[in-house]
Amino acid sequence: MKLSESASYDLAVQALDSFQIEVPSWGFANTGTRFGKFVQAAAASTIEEKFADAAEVNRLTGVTPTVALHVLWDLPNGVDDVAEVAQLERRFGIRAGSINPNLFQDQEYKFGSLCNPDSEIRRKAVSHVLDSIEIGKRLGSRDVSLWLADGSNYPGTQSMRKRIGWLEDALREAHDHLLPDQRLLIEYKPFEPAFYHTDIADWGMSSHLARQAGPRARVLVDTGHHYSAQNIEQIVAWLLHTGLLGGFHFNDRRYADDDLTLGSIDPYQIFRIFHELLSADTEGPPHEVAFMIDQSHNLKGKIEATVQTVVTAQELWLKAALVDRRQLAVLQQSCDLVAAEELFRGAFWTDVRPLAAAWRQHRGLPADPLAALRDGGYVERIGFERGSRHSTVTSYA
Ligand code: RM4
Ligand code: MN
Ligand code: MN
Repeated sequence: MKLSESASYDLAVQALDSFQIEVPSWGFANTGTRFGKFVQAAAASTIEEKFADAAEVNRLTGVTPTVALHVLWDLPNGVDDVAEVAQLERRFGIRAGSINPNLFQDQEYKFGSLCNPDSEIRRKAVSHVLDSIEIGKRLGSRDVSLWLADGSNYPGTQSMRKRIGWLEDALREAHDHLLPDQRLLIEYKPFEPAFYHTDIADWGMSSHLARQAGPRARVLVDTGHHYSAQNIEQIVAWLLHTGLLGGFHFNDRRYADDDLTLGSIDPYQIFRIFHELLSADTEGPPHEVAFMIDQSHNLKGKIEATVQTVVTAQELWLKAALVDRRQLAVLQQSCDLVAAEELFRGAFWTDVRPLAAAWRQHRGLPADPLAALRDGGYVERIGFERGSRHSTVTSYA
């Protein structure tokens, strides 16, 4: 399809021009479940390899200029590793994206990090967050994304209320160290690894903590971190309304935090979330919402899964952009239920792949990034180069 032939041309160009998504460094590394890990020859085991893989995804899709970093896995020496990361940024044309403190792997964090009853352990955790903020400053990266594994496994074994207070203190202190253009994103998750209570279990708790921490703290929604049947787009609507939505970790789920590829189980859900975001943008000032992928590719090829995810996200974004929101508002106002629903679903059912392909070609990108990845031989080459080396396995999931 030629772009000019399409009535949706302007809309599609505008929508795809405005869409970018961050890839996670850990999506390129070997991960698995607690029952086993199946290593892949092409998996990245160094920060350099992660940047190289992120650059390949960006070369094919053109919309992933940043890579999220996990401090413990990617900058094990903290700020001392910043120079190497900055050099990799220049070499690969990929910027460091969100900085993720790791508060869940040290032995001391057995009973919590920022919420640990031991004040010395809390101090250690806070100082890791402050280091992460410093890393973000030096790399010029805007967001520090905080996820805690803190919680408890058995009723009565911890004071949930005391832990709220410790958390508020820690987040206020962290917020005090932010530069004016830095943000603190607070992620929530109802369970795992703690199975009785989690210290930041839902968006209400994250919202409260963000407000307490200060004006540059926001809520981070990970689509996999919700109970079954929870209406995530309604949460998004509330967070947009209250000005507290900071970003997303996109993935898909069937049962819990499965970290499956975006749209693989329920693409309609992502479409509904995108519709809320696009409605808010057309009704008011643009919201600074960071789109990030948070997935664990245990069985699929890592780069292939990442490219597939980015392409799927673009397609769902484009579908949501095609919703005629002015007409929808009229139908909502008159409570014309079936017409409203058909208009909404009609956009979802539209095959936008030709439009997306035309947009890519227009920008000198491969029309079909997945096919281009297969034809390009990158995965075979790195599999050959990296496969002979002992592969490390990232311990999460
Ligand atoms: C958690 C959470 C965090 C991610 C870790 C690896 O479940 O989603 O965002 O950094 O996994
Ligand atoms: Mn996440
Ligand atoms: Mn998760």
